[in-house]
Amino acid sequence: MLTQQQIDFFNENSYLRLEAVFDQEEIAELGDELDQVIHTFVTPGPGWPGPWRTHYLTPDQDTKAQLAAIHELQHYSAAWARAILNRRLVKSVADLIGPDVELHHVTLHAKAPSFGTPFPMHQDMPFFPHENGAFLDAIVHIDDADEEGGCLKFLKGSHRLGPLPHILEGAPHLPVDVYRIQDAVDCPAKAGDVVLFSLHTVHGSALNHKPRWRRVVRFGYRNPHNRQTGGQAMGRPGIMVNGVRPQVEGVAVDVYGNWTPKG
Ligand SMILES: O=C(O)CCC(=O)C(=O)O
Repeated sequence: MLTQQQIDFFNENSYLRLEAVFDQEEIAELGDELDQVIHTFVTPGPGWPGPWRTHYLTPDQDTKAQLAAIHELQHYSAAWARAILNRRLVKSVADLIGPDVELHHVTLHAKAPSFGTPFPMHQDMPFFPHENGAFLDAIVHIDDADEEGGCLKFLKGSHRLGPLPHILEGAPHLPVDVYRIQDAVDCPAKAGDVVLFSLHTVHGSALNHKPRWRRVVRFGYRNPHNRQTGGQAMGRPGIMVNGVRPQVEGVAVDVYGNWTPKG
């Protein structure tokens, strides 16, 4: 699915943008169902806490900054359940970390208009650490995002650094003076694009200044051989999106939950 040029770009830059993975009709449906879910289930909040905020936000912005977040959209919307299995997307992920690919999680990050909360530079590793780098985040863009609109930013080559120690006060993030957001490259994207990066890629994003929401949804995909060592959704099996689950030593496939008969 990916060209050698795309694979080389990912290996060099630690991220890769796939253009128009979802067409306009699909994005309209995904956006519409997403808005219904947000309206019914989500109350926007200030976003990630922590000392990083004073470096990224003025006091006024800090008071006003808002983010809407929710996990596992496939439990709320059929369009999103279908999106997880998008063939071009999962084949592209398989080209980088496969052949077999398992879904680990789904997370919405919707930055509010004008004061959409930024994200400090970090790796996703501390949230769901795994034994190795065979884990990709796929950021599905429902809205166009450029620098003014709070697009993703990446530190080139950073996935080769492996797991880095994070500041754990508030939400995990990297020291702001060492991993500076101004050293990261912007990754502007259009609605329908998907941006892939490794759980070791150092990334962040700035405030959304635009007078409209910036909605993106993260699909976390892993090679099922890559064992999780802690954090979010530890021990929870995900659906297979490419190939067949292998038997992995030390990994229980407890898809039925922990039900035991009474009495
Ligand atoms: O939504 C963003 O701008 C950043 C998201 C992010 O940092 C992440 O998904 O780990």
